[in-house]
Amino acid sequence: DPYANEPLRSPALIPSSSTPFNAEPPLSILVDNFLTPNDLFFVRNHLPVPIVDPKKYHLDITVQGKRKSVSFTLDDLKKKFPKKTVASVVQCAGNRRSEMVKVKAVKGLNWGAAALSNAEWSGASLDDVLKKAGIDLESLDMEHVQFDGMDMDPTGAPYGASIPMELARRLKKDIIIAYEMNGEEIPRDHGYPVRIIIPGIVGARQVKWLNKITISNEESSCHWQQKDYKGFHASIDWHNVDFSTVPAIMETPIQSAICEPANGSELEEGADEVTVKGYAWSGGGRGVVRVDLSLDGGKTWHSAELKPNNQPLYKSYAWTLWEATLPLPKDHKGKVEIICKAVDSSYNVQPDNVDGIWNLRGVLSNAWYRVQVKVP
Ligand code: MTE
Ligand code: MO
Repeated sequence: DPYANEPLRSPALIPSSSTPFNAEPPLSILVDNFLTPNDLFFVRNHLPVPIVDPKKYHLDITVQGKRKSVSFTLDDLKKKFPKKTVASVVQCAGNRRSEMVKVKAVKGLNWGAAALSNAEWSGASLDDVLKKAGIDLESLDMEHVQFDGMDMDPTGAPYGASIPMELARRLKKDIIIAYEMNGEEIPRDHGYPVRIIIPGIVGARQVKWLNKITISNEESSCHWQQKDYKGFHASIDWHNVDFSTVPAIMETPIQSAICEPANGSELEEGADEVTVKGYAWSGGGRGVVRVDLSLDGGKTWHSAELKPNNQPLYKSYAWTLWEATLPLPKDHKGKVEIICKAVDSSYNVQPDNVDGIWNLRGVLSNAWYRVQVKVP
């Protein structure tokens, strides 16, 4: 049984599949902490969790066409490079997929709105490590940076991903070869002992159990780079999809959700106001400039109060938590729908509903978030 050695997990996590293990925390806990506690951080595994001996661990760095590779041990990564820390969201491309399913079936795990979390990641910067390996991203005339994990499918092929060289150059020192998550060793589920953190980029590229970096003219040939985690319009379905026609998802669009009150919950009897809390986040380092809330289907809007995430607006990799207390409409007839939508620093907005963004893999589901509550 390849799943005989899985790590212990918090019973608070809500699994969407058990082998491989995939789970999200209860939505409401996301707004309790700016940094999601490690044991509650959502988990997205495609394969069994590998067992890695930290003493034998090494990260191999290769340039396509060159015979020699350079290796670093875990100790090297910890001692030979300055320790860099970045607070950054990891969001699965399938976050909120369950809302797309309501329009038409899609293939994928039935994620709610908590297939993302925010943590502080520490390690050596990719740039520093590559430089020590004799590689200068600025001058190297290659197209992609590939990352391979140590988790393997039954044929022995590892999970892998790549990012275009342009992104690697732009993000430079912000890409972290991480060995700590929120100040602790990275837990097994999240990539012990080392994972790559590429801030502002979709979760699928943030390879866990990282043991190989290849600078190449090719993208990663991995299934999840080539045949998955891409977006199409609603008239493309499994009979006519050609995955080679669009690029792999990297930066993701503006996203937000209401974490409190819960959908279907009941407010206090006779309540005349409601306190709403949630998260907002955008890919590409775009900060959140506004979160708008409506209690009348989008006719009128209120502004939520944004909690500072202490990151520059144009280099904002962590999420923005927000809160608002709103007067309930007088004519509510016992129930109210709360809507939220966010705006990022490029003034991108969320679409009002999921119909126009439906896609066969159910990725990038970021329509206005809606919660129904009863007012007894
Ligand atoms: N890395 C490896 N080696 N194997 C994986 O299955 N899953 C990816 C990414 N890195 C994956 C991986 C996907 S799709 C996501 S969304 C994130 O890890 C999830 O990270 P987390 O489990 O730490 O939340
Ligand atoms: Mo993912």
